[in-house]
Amino acid sequence: MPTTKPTSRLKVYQENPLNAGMPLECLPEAFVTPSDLFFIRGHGTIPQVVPETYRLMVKGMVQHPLELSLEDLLTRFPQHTLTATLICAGSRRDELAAIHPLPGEIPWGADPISTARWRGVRLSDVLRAAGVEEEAHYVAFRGLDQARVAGELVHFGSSIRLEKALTPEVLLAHEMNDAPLPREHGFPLRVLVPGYVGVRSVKWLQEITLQSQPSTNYFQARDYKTFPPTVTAQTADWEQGKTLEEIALNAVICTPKSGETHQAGPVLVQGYALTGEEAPVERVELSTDRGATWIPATIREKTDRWAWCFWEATLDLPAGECQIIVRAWDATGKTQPEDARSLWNFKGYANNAWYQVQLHLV
Ligand SMILES: Nc1nc2c(c(=O)[nH]1)N[C@H]1C(S)=C(S)[C@@H](COP(=O)(O)O)O[C@H]1N2
Ligand SMILES: [Mo]
Repeated sequence: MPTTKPTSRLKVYQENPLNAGMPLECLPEAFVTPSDLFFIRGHGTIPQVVPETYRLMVKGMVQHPLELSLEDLLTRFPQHTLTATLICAGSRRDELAAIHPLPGEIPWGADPISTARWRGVRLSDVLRAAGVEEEAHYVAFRGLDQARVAGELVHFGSSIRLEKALTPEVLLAHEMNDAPLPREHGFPLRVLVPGYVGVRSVKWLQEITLQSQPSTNYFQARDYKTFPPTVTAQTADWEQGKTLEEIALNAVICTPKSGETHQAGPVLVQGYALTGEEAPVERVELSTDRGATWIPATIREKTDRWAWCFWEATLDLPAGECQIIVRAWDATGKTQPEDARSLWNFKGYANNAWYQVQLHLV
């Protein structure tokens, strides 16, 4: 088994590397996801790290390269806690794959998403200790894990712009939900980049490199970019792809599940909405007439800048077939695209079109 973690409650998409989603129907029960329900997204091995000998290297365009033990991170820097949601860029890929096949990609539903309380040190504090040189514009991260890419083993890696790296929300996290990071989630240390798609939150962090250009690691340069619908794997020029950063405004219905049969009359509809962009989610609304009219949902829990919000509405549904659509608006008046066809891309990323479920009412 690739993991020691009981994954019985997760939906396992792949055993090796381990990829599993959180059960959507459990979601409205807990704003902060219990660690054993937190989705798992891995590209390679799950490293086993001995905490006593673990060292984090900080190098590249810095005045003082650092080699930090866990003890150093715990004692030399202030500790911070924040609640943040992680979402994989491949979330809702199944809907894109239904439009046009996405061979070789994990067909995630809306389930590679979870929220935790993270504790760690600010990346900006560590970078300040290292003394960032003026030519540095990107912060590259390297994980201890190795993934097989075109027959070769490569370390997982990624990078973010220095500007984001210096914001107070970006942490080097050693705790998740008041306990050391579980092995699957990056023990003993991971990057946490709130507001960005999950891929930038590098687990099993081994090395931080300050550099003038984005990381050339496969997972930064040849993956996790979006292209227009006309581009294919064969025609893609990866230099032209759009690097995924902020999480796009999105809303999903978690209960009831699509395909279920319910009694006609009042039906409680619950779900999540989130955005990693500048302005927070302001409004969530539902439609049962294909978008002609909209009913406002109540935003139930919206406590943290970097976490999802929970919403709910009770709809009075007549007997027969019913389609319920959800969409969110942010505080700048921006909303989600209607049709996933306009978003289709050959890697199947960043689907934030209107989400819908079909119910049968008797
Ligand atoms: N080292 C390493 N970090 C990684 C990954 C990985 O495969 N290796 N996967 C990334 C992706 S694509 C996502 S969505 C998140 C998932 O984090 P989780 O497994 O803790 O939910 O971790 C990111 N960090
Ligand atoms: Mo991801």
